[in-house]
Amino acid sequence: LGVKHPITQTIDEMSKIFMNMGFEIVEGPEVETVFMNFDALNAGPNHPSRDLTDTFYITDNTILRTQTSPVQARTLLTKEPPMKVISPGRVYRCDTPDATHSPVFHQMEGLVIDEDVTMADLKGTLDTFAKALYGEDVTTRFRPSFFPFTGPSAEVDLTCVNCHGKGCRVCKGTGWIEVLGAGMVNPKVLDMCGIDSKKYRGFAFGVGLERIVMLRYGITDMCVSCLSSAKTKSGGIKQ
Ligand code: 2U9
Repeated sequence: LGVKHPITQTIDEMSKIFMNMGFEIVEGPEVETVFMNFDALNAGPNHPSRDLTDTFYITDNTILRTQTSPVQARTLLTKEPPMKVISPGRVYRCDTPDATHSPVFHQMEGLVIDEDVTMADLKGTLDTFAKALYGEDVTTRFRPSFFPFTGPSAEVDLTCVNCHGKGCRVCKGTGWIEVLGAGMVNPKVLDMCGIDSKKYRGFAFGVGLERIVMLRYGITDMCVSCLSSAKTKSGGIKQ
């Protein structure tokens, strides 16, 4: 009998956690406009992520989405605040497949817009999420970072789920693993998406799902071509 793919199982479980915190799930197209994927998110005409070597272009104005942020940009353009949404889904970036990279991967992003949300709400939300997914002893650590769509921005680490912070091979002895990016939504993004940035503010976060899934299920290599050549070498079924 078949079972749900580990990515789908993880999306389901994470969605439940966020729905319990009052989030709604939003979805959108995987073939996106350059405007929704980059301009609306304050990634200007010279932003490196627009490069042909990083992004799959279909036409000059159409791409395969590189993140699920355009789903939230579309939500901002169509819904009135306040809002609390998450957008799980498939995203695409030009990348050579290896044990931990794939040109097709999955993300879940979150966006909260209201009149008085703060960085404290962001920290509380991600801490609650981490504890619900990995257990009460797991906590978050915020390090300053930069994204064009948020400011202040942070890279967010969780207590290593393998050694619970003691230091091991998975966390390279640090006791922490980097899994999320987050920040307060750049007012330029709100204005670009038709939200009054004088009245409203918001926080956003993004998490790469493959890393979470590999940690949850002890998967060390997700590269299908590596897997099939290993099988062939060991006399298994050639894919
Ligand atoms: C809107 C405004 C802001 C979404 C965000 C990140 C930080 C982030 C990475 C995590 C791992 C991508 O898969 S990854 O490489 N994401 O660091 N994403 S804030 O911010 C938004 C989204 C939509 C309208």
